[in-house]
Formats: sequence, C-alpha cells, structure tokens
Amino acid sequence: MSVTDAAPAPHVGRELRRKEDPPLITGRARYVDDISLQGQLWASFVRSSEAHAKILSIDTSEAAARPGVHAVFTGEDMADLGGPLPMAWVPPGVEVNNPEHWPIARGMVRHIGDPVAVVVGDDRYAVSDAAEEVIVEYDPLPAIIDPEAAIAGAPYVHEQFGTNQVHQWSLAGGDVEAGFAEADVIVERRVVNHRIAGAPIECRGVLADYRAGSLTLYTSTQVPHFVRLFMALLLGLGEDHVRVVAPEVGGGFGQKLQVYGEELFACWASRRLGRPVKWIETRSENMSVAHQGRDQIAQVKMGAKRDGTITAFHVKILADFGAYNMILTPLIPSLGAFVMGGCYKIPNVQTDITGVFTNKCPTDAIRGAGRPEATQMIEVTVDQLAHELGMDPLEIRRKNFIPKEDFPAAVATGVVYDSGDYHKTLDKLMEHVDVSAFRAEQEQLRSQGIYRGIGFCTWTEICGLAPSRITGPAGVGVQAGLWESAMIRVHNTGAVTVYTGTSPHGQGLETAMAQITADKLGVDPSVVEVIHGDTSMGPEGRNTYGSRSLATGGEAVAKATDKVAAKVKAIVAAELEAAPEDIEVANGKFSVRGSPDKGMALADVAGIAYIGAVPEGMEPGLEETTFYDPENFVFPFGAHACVVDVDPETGKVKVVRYVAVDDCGNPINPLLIDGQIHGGVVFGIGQALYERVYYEESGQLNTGSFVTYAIPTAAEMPSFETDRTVTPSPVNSLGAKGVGEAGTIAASAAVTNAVIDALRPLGVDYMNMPLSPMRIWEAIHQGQGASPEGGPQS
Ligand code: MCN
Repeated sequence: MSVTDAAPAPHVGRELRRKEDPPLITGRARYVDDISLQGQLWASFVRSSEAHAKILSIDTSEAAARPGVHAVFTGEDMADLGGPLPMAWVPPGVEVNNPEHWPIARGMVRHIGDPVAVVVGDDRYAVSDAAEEVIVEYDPLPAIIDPEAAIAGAPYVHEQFGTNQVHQWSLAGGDVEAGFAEADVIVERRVVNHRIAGAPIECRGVLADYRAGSLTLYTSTQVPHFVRLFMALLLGLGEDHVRVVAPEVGGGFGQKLQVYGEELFACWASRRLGRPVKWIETRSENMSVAHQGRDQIAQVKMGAKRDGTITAFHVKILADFGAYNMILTPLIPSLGAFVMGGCYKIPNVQTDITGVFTNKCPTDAIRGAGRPEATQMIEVTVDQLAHELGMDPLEIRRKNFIPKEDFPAAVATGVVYDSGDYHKTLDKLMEHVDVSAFRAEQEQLRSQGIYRGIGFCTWTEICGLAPSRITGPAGVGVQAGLWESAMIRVHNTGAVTVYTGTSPHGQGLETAMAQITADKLGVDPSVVEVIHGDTSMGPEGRNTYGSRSLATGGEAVAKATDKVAAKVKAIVAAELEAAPEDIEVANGKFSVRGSPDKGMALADVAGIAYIGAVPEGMEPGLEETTFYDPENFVFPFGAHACVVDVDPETGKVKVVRYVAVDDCGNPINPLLIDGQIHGGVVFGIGQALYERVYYEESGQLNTGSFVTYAIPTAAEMPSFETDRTVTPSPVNSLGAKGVGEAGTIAASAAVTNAVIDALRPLGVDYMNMPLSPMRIWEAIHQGQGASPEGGPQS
C-alpha cells in the first residue's frame, strides 16, 4: 500500500498527494541503470565527428583486440534487420521523402553523433575506452545547417532525392486571400521558433535480454507498446515473444516518444551474442543524438479590420527536420496547424508546411509538439496587430474570442473545439492582475531606468491524442488508431489493481487513476495499485504523450471500473434482495439507496465473486477490460500573464511574476494539475530565455552539455501563481481535458510579449526567441524596430 492523504470520498477533485512519490524521493525507485542481469555486456557507440561525410573505412581491429571486448559491429553487420527504423506518419496523398535510417550508419554519416560502430564488452568503461580505438576514415562533404539555405538547393543531405525538401502539407479553411482583401491592416512577421533539447534528467538507457526465443527489453521510454511492435517487426519475432518494460523514467518530455536505434541494436546484439546487452547514454550523447524539437521558421501574415476583427491568418512554416525522419517527425508541425486560429473566431486560416533536411540531429515531438510553435505564431502576432491598431492587447483578444455560445465550435481548420469559455478564463486572470495599476507602476519604474513589461497569452490546444476515426485516416501510426485501454482486477481481499495502457513517467497518473477507481468502488485510493509500462501486463496500450493519458486512459479506467461496479451491484442486489439500480456506493459500502447501514464492502463482494456464489448466469471473478476510443480530441485553454524586468545594460531578463489561469475541464487532482503547469511553464520560459541547441555552420554542435545548454533552475524562476476555471469537456464522462503540455504551450509567447512590452521605449518593438542577454543587448543597441527579421539571429 502506498501513502496518500486520508481523505473522504469523493476522491476525484481532491488534492491528494502523489502515491508514486515515496520511492522516488527516498531513492528506492528503479530506473534502467539500476537493473543488472547476470552475464550482461555493455555497449558503447562510436559516433561521427563529422556532420556530413562518406565513410571510407572503419578499422575495428585494435578495439576488438582490447581485453574484455566481445565484438565490434558496424552497420553492415546488421544486414539481417527486417527494415530500417520506423517513420509512422503516412498521410494519404502526401509525398514524403523518407530515407532509410539504420541503427548504425551504412556508408554515410549525416549529423554529428550519427553512430558508426558499436563496441560490446564486459565493462562499461572498457568498451568506452575501446570505442576510442575504432579508426574511422571519412571523406568530409559540405554540411548544410541553415534550413532556408537547405530548401534553396545543394548540398543535399540525401543525394538520392535531388532536394532537401521532405514534404509539403497544407491545411486551409476559408479563403485567406479573400480575408486579406477585406482587411484594413495587415501585419507580417517572421516568427523563429528555435531548436531545443528534451533535456530529461535521466538520459536514455536500454538493457536487452534475448533468451530461449524471447526478448525482454528494459528501456527508458514513454511508449513501451510501440517499441514492442517495432522490435518484433524489425527482428522478425512474434509480438508475444517480446516484452518491453519501462521502469521509472526520469523525464521524457517527448524525447522518449520514439523507437530508437540504440534500442534495436541492444536487442539485436543480445540475440547475436547470447548475452544481455546494456547501454546507458551519456549527457553529451543525449544532447547530440536524442531527438530535438521545434526549429521552425514561419512567415506569418494576419489581416484585420480597423476595429480589430481578424479576417485572415496565413502561416508558411519551414520546419527543420534534421538529417532523418524519426517516428513522427513530419507530423509535428501539422499538430499546430489544427489550432492555428487559437482561441479566435477567424474565418480564414491557412497553414502551409515545408519540411526540410539539414545535417543536424533529427527533430520530433518535444513537449507541446507543434502547438507551442502555433501559439507563438498567433499570440505574438495578435500583440503586434494590437500595437499596429493602437488597441489594447487584451481588448483585441476579447473582441475575437470564439464566444462560449458557439461551443462545440467548428473552426476554420476543420476541427471541432469541444468546449470553451475564453472570456471567463481571461476575466479570472484579471482578478489576479491589475493591468492599470501595472501600467502606472511601469511608467514610474521606467523613469528610474527599470524596464518592466507585461505579456499575455490566451491559448488553446488540441490534445487527448485519439480518436482513431480521425488519427487513422490522417495517417498517424500508419492507420493504427489511437485509443486507450484499462483493465481492473478486484482481488479476493478487495484490493484493486488497475492496469493502464498509458505509460506515465512523472505526471502522477497512478494517483489520479486510483482516485477515479476508488470513488466508483467505495475504497480508499491507497488500496488501488496502478500498473503501467510493462507490455506483459494488462491489455495492449497506446501509451503517454500528447496530454492524452487522463482524457483517454483515465476515461478507459472509469469505463472499466463502471463495468466492475455494475457487476458488484448485481451481486449485492442479489444478496440484499434489491434491484441493481437501487444499489449505490456510500461510505465505503454498496448499499440500497436510503439504507446506508445495510451494505456490503467491496471485499465482501469480491469474496462472493471468487467463491463463485454469484447470481445464476453470471461468471465468477471480478475483473473487466475496456478499450476506449473517444469521439473527439479535447481542447483545454487558458490565459497567462508574465511580468519581466529587462536590464538594458546587460540585456538580462528576469521573470518577476507569472500568473497562469487554465481550464482543463473537471480537475481530477488539482495538485497534479498545478505540478504540470509549473513544470510546463518552466519549459516554456526555458525556451524563451535560456535554451537553444546551437550548431556552427560547419555542422559542429556547440551545445553538447549542460555547460553550454542552459536549462532554467529554481533560482531563475518566480513563485508561480495558478488558478483555474472549469469548463467540462463533453467528450468523456470525466469531463476532463489534458494539461501536461499546457504550461509549455502558453509560456514562451507570454514571455516574448512581456519582453517586447518592456523594450518598446528603447525602440525595440519585435523580437524572436531566444531572448538571451546578448540578443536583447544587440537589439537595443542596433535599434531593431519592427524588423521582419525579428532581431539578431545569432
Ligand atoms: N490531470 C488531472 N485532471 C485533469 C487533467 C489532468 O488531474 N483534468 C492530471 C492527470 O491525472 C495527470 C496529469 O494531470 O496526472 C497530466 O495528465 P495529461 O494532461 O493527461 O497528460 P499525460 O499524462 O498524457 O502526460 C503527457 C504530457 C506530455 S505530452 C509531456 S511531453 C510531459 C508532460 O505530460 N512530459 C512530462 N508532463 C511531464 N511531467 C513530468 N514530470 N515528466 C515528463 O516527462
């Protein structure tokens, strides 16, 4: 049993402390690196020092001769694979240039860190030393780093395509040209959303054990079921002979939503060598080869009437995918396209996306995946438009909000927002932030040389990733569909085990799911154990990403528990000689409505179910499974305000205050929601102010460690103020939407708007992230003005 606050039912909606925390905070949790198997070997990857080169030769002889080394493998050794690493987005009618991507490079390297060979041996340090002895002769080729240069022409990352273009994809609603023709004012900007890292505290790690025809893979992943499927397919094994276990995962942030070459290599090598094979990633490997995110340049154009009514929004995105397509790479910018109109009633919205290869680490989903980029585009542009029109940035937002009467609201991009009340959220934000008082203070501080600014972001997103009826035909998961499963087992003693197909890794779902089940079965959440992240337990699952686990997985838990509760009620009704519809759960018992004293606890009913003394025609046992496929996505929303001070002498930005009012439907556990908002906002502030993956023109990576890649710490963050409104979703019975990415989606735009607001008196009225001291200082001193370039690019 785990520790929770003793709280009376209902537990849903309460701030229960996380049941998963005690092992995590007492050092008792088990990560991949904590697992060792008898006879295990270690792997160390030899990685390319070149950004783009032909491999002329690989001399493994010295490495192979070192003591303790069992084998040195190159790409050609893995010729028996069933295929290259997967890319699982195949949208109908869209041509995607998809090069073969192997776990170890074959003949060519295309970015720094591309694996060239792997040394396997007895000891982690010995294989790492031996890897240094592998001699690789390269014929360096010109590297292409800048996506705009790459789309213009040679050199090509993949010569065979005769272009660096990956694909083109558009989503249009209404007629943007007609919308611009109606407009009195048009604002155009170049919005750069620079490349960031996932930067989890735990780098990746794998331990593969192939024995007697079956494979077990321990891996630090968000998606054990996807990994199982592809390990089976690529190694020619039955899925039933592959078990993938995600033990504790020390942060994923989308980076671990992937099927990685290192996972495949470890499995392949374990089968080849007949020994378990382990690999634990170093930080510099993680920074150079684990997939990265964002890296989009957008030309945005917004048209409006003089009264502020937005008539059209057109966005042209150039998305830098790096050297290869990973599992969902080309899909990521499209996720933003569906909500490109944000919270606004804009009749004409169009997004045109071009994907491009460069000699950089591949990109894919990083927290928010396409939606922070879209939010940055619309929310920064709305502010720019307000300034152009001489309007208040909040007034222009209010004027264009989709009114609450419109929900469910079919928007121009073709999706239907499930529920919303954007005025309510902004009004609530205004209860915390007195804008006129702020403006007076701002004026006064300016006279003292202190440049304080305020920025807002009113956001929405598409999440709860499912439903199959949309994601399948849209090409996600090669038509595999996105739903979620749950299995509930009540044991003889009345203890309950929940098996979820999601794979939480820090979000707190064990607690939330226990709360949902506990209320329906009249037990305390502490007796509900939630099992996840092991493909050998519970039904098939679709795992954790896209803020989906609660809205899909939580609802699956609710539905499976309802089935169990219905059976319990039927048994109790038979025992108490009442009708099943008259049985209710009250005070920890199933009793006849109106007679709470005469009831049965779940443990009593479980006893009857397992003895088999159930009503005639009923199966014994107490266990149910559900596969839940929702009708729609869910669309959480919110209003954030950020206050910053910018030091004009140094360009340094300090976040003075951050207020987040969010609405993720009915809260299951407000404490978990606040935790997610805090973490998410830090992620967004991190991108806006500190973090940037930086490649030199030669293709060398400058940010290979946390010395050169600045992640924010508690010291830089203010104490966040959070609040919420509650607008239930009609999509699921919980009325819940997702929240795991909300803070990230909102924060960078709020920070950017705040910094611009602070800098206006200094002649800077537009800037792109990262808002680093150097770039701000340059902007102030070079008087960037409303340059469409958005300030210095370096
Ligand atoms: N929740 C709730 N009530 C709601 C909605 C959510 O109590 N109405 C709770 C849920 O029970 C869950 C948490 O909030 O505990 C987040 O739920 P949800 O929004 O469904 O998101 P997921 O669980 O699917 O998490 C994925 C999301 C993503 S996409 C990234 S990236 C991310 C994130 O979550 N990575 C994280 N949060 C993270 N948090 C941690 N600690 N580590 C990561 O790697």
